Amino acid sequence: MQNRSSFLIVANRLPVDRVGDAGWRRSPGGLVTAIAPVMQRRDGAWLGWHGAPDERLEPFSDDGMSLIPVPLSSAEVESYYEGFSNATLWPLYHDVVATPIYSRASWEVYRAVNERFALAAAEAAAEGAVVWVQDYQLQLVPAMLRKLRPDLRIGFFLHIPFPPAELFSQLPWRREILEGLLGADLVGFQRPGGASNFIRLCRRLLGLQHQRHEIYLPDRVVRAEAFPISVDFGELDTLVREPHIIARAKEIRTELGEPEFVLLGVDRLDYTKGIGQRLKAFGELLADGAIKPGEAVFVQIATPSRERVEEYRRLRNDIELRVGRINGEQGLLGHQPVQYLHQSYQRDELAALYLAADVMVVTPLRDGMNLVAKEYIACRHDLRGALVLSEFAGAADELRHAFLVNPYDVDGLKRAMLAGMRSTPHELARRMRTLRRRVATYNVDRWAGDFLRALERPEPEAPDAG
Ligand code: ADQ
Repeated sequence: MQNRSSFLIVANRLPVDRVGDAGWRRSPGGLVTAIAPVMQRRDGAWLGWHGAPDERLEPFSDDGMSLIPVPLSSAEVESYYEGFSNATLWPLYHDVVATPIYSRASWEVYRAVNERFALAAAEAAAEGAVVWVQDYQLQLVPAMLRKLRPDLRIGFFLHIPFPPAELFSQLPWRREILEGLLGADLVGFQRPGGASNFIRLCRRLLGLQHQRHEIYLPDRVVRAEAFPISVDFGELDTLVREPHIIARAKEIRTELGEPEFVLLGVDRLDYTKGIGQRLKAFGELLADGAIKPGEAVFVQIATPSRERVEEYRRLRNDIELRVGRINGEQGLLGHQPVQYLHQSYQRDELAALYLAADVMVVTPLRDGMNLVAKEYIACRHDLRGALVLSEFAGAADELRHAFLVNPYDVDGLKRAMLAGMRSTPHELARRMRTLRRRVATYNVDRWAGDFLRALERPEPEAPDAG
């Protein structure tokens, strides 16, 4: 009964990775970057898998955070995480850019693992606690948890897009997912479009009434709204002003052979990120002669990701083949136009890369938000640098002054990259100033604060309830 938390984050992963035998290190990645500061401030607990299958761990503390590990077996990792989460929901929610696999066996495991998370959360939460459930791996948790603990205030945030009815309706378990989410008091999405897709589906598939952001259940009201996630603007802005980062940025350009232009891509190696599309466009610019030999280098950092899922292995081969082909055909002795690094990077090195890059190329085919785009902006206090951004990233709603592109349009992509390289410093500064104003204001604190304030607001009443 003791040590129950009045604020609880429930996520697939704990925000730490094991280093060596003894310790833990805060892990990289969108979700962790966003929530860790809020967690520390509110003195809450974080519940999630610790990353090693077939291992049970006691709750522990790290980096000022209370962590409650939830165990997963190897078979569960395969069916719940690699299977239903990453081979079914992930492609389905990202415009079906890869074909989703609908496996009844994986669904059963997804449900069982969600139940385990709900039980663990019910045990860890104090009376009347605020519980914030994260992302697509845990969409059944809100309803399961509410059943166990009706006293809790439950929020859910989806970090990836929520698809339109035409796509979502493919899912054999579509009702269960909607009902799972409706267990929350507040369901948050990255874009207003995600919230309205969800509300429309609740009407169409469950026959529920709604008005604006509110969905009316027989006994309560659920709100569905957009809360665009962001980055820690202040931290990055301070970091890139440090002499060692500035020096490293210069050094990077030297190591690349002092090209006139450095273009940069930073992504998890994922088929939704449009890495192949941007490389194709860059390769064509070289082949056309629009970029002169030796004039530009494209640095593509691709973090290894989900390497046991078949579709990701195929993607890696495709990308590496494409890189090899461009370098083979367009390279010079001692100069490779594409520098491809299949590695994870430390924060300082990433910041130096952002500072070194003239053109940041972010071209997802579909993306919930895309924090890389916002990180780049936060790092450019010098008002230099151009952001080429896919209109299919959630970030495009806010970052209208980027060079917006349709990543499927290779010619458009080429034009945008060229515009990024050829625009006057005055024009780039004009755009960057506006972009920075937005990211500085709507930073990650604002995101978490807005969500939690909305969650803790008294419940609205249904129109016919008085
Ligand atoms: P992701 O798909 O992981 O996140 P993104 O938003 O770009 O995508 O976040 C990636 C994070 O990982 C960034 O903070 C970036 O700096 C970091 N990163 C990328 N490559 C790295 C590397 N090589 N080394 C170290 N760090 C690296 C999901 C959704 C997004 C949504 C976020 C947050 O898919 O749409 O924006 O969650 O909600």
